[in-house]
Amino acid sequence: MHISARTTVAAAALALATAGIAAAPAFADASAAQEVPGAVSGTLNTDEEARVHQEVGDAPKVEMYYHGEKIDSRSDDLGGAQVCAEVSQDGTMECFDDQEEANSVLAERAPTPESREGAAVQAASKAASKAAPKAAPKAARAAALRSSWLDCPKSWVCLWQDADFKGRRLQWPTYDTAKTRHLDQYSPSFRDKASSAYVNRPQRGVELYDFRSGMPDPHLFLGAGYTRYPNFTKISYAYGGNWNDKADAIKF
Ligand SMILES: [Ca+2]
Repeated sequence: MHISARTTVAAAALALATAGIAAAPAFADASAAQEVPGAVSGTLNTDEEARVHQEVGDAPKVEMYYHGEKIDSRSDDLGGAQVCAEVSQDGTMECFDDQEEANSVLAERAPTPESREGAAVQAASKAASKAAPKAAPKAARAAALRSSWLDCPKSWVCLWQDADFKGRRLQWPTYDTAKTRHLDQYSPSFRDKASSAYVNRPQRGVELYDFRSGMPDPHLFLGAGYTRYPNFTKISYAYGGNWNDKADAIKF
């Protein structure tokens, strides 16, 4: 693991990650999730930048399937799908109409046992609420009101197109080691679209990158520990402004 001694951002990120781990025991459930209005934002040093560029530089386009067919790369709405999830270590994504469809498929086909379990738990809780007709009206109201960050299953990392965990989203499972994907690998691209995020796991934070030419690349560290980031417009960006619709790559 490479840790730069030179940047205070790396040190701060590490501190945040450690705090996240300490604050969230391994068995914490979604109710323990904490909202983090800001996050650790800074720029990469030369070494870090070279490493990230190498990781995503030659990466091939990622296939995205929706109901068995590849999504048209020109689509600006994921072909109508609401959720796309990585189902293979090669980056392949499958896309779904809604939460229910996503969880029922991912419970079987997600690429790690933890990510299958996360989807299965959500699918089961949905089925349980359906099977309790007495509670149904109340449950339906609660479902309509509840924050959609709860849609991101445990052991997954989710990025939404809109603030407050709304709109179409991409989600990634947790592997043994971190992986980096260029958001432009997706077809249609998810570059410059992310507006909110949820890191639904106890350990290992997530890093977003914005690739700039002629200046150090800004990066944004999202700590682990079931943390959620509802609005990237509230997170300041290295060269002024904010992180909304800026992310070009994700390390998860
Ligand atoms: Ca960008």
